[in-house]
Amino acid sequence: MSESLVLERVEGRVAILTLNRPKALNALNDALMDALGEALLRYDADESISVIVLTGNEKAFAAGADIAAMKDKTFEEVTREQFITRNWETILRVRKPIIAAVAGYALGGGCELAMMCDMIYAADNAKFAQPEIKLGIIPGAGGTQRLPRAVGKSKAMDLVLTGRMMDAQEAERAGLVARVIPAESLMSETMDAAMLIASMSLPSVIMAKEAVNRAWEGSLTEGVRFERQGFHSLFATHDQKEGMAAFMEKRKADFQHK
Ligand code: DAK
Repeated sequence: MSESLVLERVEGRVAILTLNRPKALNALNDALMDALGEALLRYDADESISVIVLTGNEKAFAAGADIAAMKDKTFEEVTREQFITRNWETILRVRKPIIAAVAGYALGGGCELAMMCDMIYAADNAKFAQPEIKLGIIPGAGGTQRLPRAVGKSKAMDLVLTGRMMDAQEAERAGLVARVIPAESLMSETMDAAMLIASMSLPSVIMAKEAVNRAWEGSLTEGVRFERQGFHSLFATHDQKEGMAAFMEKRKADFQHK
């Protein structure tokens, strides 16, 4: 039997998904994106899980969409089949936080997939690029839109038009990644952060993710209004009462995720 394209592991309330096409540097084909989407939605619905970590291997998070699978496609085919559009945005339906733990290459669709996660932790050997221009195409999974929001117009233009690689340090300075971590401790530090987030009340974690995404996607006025409604609604949860009581009683909160 062939090995799974996405490996799964659970630690406490954290699910770890590992892209697993190492011989092709985790090039993202339809079968892999289907498997990833299915796993993401399943863990999103699983009440025992709070956080998802998405990772690859030490050489590649993902070197992009599978060029072999798309090289002979015609315009007519890609539009009629909705080629690689049908399963690329499943990740955006996930309400729980997703941390991308990136080592090695995150190129093209690999960089775009990382940017669709909620934050990126980069190993010090990580390399990010949107090299599509070198193939005679442009980024097609949000790269021309999310990259400028993350790093600003000038650097995004530089990256998208030259196709050059950006190392982890530059990516951190530019604001694309949240942390740079020595490659050998990427997973342990990522898991520490994931476990910490998973120890918080899940309703407030989900609300916080949604509110930050409003800042990313919408206007300030709308975002602040959304945040206020979210803030008020959390006073309906058990965990708000518990969290504040625990503070007053100088003890650790025992969150029930409800
Ligand atoms: N696709 C297919 N195979 C790939 C691949 C890719 N993107 N990247 C690497 N591989 C394969 C290589 O062909 C090679 O296979 P074999 O020859 O061994 O069979 C194997 O992985 C190892 O690669 P290399 O021999 O090239 O390894 P090196 O260390 O020498 O070089 C490299 C590593 C990452 C610099 C190089 O492999 C490389 O430049 N790869 C291509 C990077 C690239 O151009 N990526 C962008 C692809 S376009 C959309 C969604 C997504 C997309 C678009 C639309 N919609 C939702 C609409 C995304 C598009 C893209 O990502």
